[in-house]
Amino acid sequence: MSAYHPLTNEESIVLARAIPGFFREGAELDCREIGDGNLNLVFHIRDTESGKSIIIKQALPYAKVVGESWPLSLDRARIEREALQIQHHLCSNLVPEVYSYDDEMAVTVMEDLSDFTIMRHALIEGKTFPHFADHIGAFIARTLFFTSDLAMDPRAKKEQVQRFINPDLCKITEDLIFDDPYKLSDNNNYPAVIEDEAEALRTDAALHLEVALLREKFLTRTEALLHGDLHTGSIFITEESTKVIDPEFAYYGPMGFDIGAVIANLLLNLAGQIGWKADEADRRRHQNWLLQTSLDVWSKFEAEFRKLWDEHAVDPLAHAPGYQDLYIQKVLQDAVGFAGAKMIRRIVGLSHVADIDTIPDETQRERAQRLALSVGKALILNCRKISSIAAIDDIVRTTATDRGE
Ligand code: SR1
Ligand code: MG
Repeated sequence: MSAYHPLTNEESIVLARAIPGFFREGAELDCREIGDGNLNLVFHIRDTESGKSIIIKQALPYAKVVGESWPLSLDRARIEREALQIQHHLCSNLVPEVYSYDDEMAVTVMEDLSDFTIMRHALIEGKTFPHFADHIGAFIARTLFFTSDLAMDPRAKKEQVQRFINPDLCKITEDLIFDDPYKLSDNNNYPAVIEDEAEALRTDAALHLEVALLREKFLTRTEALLHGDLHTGSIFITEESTKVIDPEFAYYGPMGFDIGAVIANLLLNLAGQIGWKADEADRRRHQNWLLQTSLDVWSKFEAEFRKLWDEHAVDPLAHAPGYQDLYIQKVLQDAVGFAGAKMIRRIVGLSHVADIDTIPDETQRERAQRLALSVGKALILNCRKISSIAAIDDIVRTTATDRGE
């Protein structure tokens, strides 16, 4: 019989004390459950005297956001922990360290990031981060390149693909991003005032074709080990430093999915600024930073990925003339399409973003929702024609201008 059960605060303290050499003998430990995400318990344990602390994350056997009617495999805790370990190995300054784990209890004990802020909250407050694009571009390039067939022996890569088969979490993405927004679904969640937009999503044949193509890529392409849920709530940040957390949606999929996630969440915040920045000049300045950062994320990713390819590719035909350019072009088009799909799901689907949902004024919130949907649709409808990242700048500006924003 499995020993699994949800941890209490007291049990978390016992677990924390068992980590060799971390807390002082006899230290007084304080424990709080701080999980505010959709799926897990998160315990923060702190030595009240020295302030030294750790995080214990435990998966629940169901989606916390919905309840026990939505069961989820506990194996996702192992998948998340192994992904964290691989990503930490590849980007030690950008990913928290795993101290210990217990797969039967679905528990991972890891570095605490209390000095950091969740990026989504900071962006809502209008903060900017000068090193973010460099950091996340490097994270994405290194984690995707080194887990792909470009850099791995094909047999070792296939064994790794097997370890990251993640059907429950992939199903969440398949349903919530690539299905529900385009049909009537009990999972969907949006205010009546944008019913016209939701109806348009359900009846737009050209959009359905593009989403079907994106969905097919998500279902079938085992290009690299993705983070799988790289939104700004999965990123901890300070002025100087960036840390990527929460890869429980990790699986082998299309590279553009992770890049698209970052861009989508920057652009959702950009749309949300309608409701956050009262002063127009100030708002435009911040929106320009968000848009430029979206482009920079791609540019940093591309530069680093090309460098890694030139220096480390083991694929026998990696240096065939033109291959690298075509590969990058495919990833760019995928990233733009996935960004659009991720924007749309956060407006009409089950799970939203605070950047838009917590806008206090209803009229401004509706404007932000409509802008996000229009940008999302334009990104999807144009993604297969795009040959340069500058196209995103053009799509966002044109869409906003057409909407009078
Ligand atoms: C039922 S889980 C809803 C969403 O939360 C996660 O962060 C993923 O984005 C997922 O789609
Ligand atoms: Mg998460």
